[in-house]
Amino acid sequence: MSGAAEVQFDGLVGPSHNYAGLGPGNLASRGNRGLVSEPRAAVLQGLAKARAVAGLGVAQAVFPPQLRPDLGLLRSVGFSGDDAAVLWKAQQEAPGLLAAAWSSSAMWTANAGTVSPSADTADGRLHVSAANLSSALHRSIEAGLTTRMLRRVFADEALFAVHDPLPAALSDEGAANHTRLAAEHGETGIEVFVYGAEGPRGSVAGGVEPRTFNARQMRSASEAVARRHGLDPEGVVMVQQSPVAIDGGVFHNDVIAVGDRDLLLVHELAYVGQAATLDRIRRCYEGLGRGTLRVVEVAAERVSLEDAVRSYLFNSQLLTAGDGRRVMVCPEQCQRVECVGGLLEDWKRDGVVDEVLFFDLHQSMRNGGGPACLRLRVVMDAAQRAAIPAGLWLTEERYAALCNWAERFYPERLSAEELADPGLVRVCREAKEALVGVIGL
Ligand code: SUG
Repeated sequence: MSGAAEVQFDGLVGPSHNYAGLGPGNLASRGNRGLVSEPRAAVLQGLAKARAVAGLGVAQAVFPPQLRPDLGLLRSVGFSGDDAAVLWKAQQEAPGLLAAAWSSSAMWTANAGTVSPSADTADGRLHVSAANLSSALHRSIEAGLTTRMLRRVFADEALFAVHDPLPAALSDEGAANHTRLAAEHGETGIEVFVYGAEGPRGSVAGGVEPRTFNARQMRSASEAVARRHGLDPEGVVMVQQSPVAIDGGVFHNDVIAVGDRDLLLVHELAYVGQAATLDRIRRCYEGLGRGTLRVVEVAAERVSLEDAVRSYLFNSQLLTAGDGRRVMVCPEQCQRVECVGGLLEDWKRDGVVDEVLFFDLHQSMRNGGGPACLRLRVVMDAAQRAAIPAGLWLTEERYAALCNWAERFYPERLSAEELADPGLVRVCREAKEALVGVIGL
């Protein structure tokens, strides 16, 4: 791939960002349910992080938020009348459905879809499969719009193939359960797919299943994605997530492992049959004939599963900066959990990473969304980068325009009671219309 670069597509937090406790198996989302949110601070925190990443010389773009509320959802479940009546009745009778209709969850673009770059696919096009997110209602309503948006962004069919979401029974949560490893971004790589359950019946190989929470990613879905993308089976590894980890709050693989190029950082309790699993990944990588994979396994004695989830260490972005340095973009919670702060110091000293940066993302973090959740990684060559809508690139000017836009439209605070306010519907529509002027989509 000539001039390949990994582009970060960050999701803009929507103006109705709120804390409804809707994320299954997501301890932060559950624990912060009912808190008053700060949508304006939320979008600005995400933008500040994305701007800093762009400042490292990394290609950085944004995806627009989805328009909420999804009044179609509320009407489909029997609420009728004008918009105000629909909202009011939903609040009285089904506040959970109302919250789902307002969710800003499309901001976590690591769940928008799974991406295989041209270097890995049989037809040489970049393939994207939109995720169905069928394990939770508020997330499942993203899939239709996300697919349309992906088709707008990756429109040139000579360069890109965008696949529909899989049937809902094959639960698929996208790139959060997928890691690509390659000597250089533009070279052929291996793709590691991590699942928690075999398929729709919930049977898990080896008879191990999470007890407290449902697994969100199915092996049958991951296999379908690999097949559709035309991946070489020799370069695909299917890995089962540890049920203990899922029950401990690891609802996506990106809460317990992160990789970039020839480096994989992973917690000791991430996978079923961990030693053999890591061996399979190593061997598969070696099959590329481009050297060995560096696997850094974090012992539970050093960082407990609980501290890994609390700090969101593995939800950091592992990036290759414009000058080739390896940078880790962490949530500031990593500094506050002592064992994690110490580990990051060691990693810097030992050359695992060259730089560690910390960001205040507490608005998104309270919903279980760290730096890595907020972005979709897409390795693109120069022609592909030139083919996407230019308004999506986060330049300094566009960053400033987006901050102005947020200051103008986003509520400072939002509580559950306000979700029945027709005024908020208007604000969201106005914000969406004004955004077209900033990003052109
Ligand atoms: O699906 N939280 C999201 C967080 C997604 C994080 N993404 C990755 N790990 N890649 C989820 O659980 C909470 C919404 C609420 O509670 O209002 C939520 O959906």
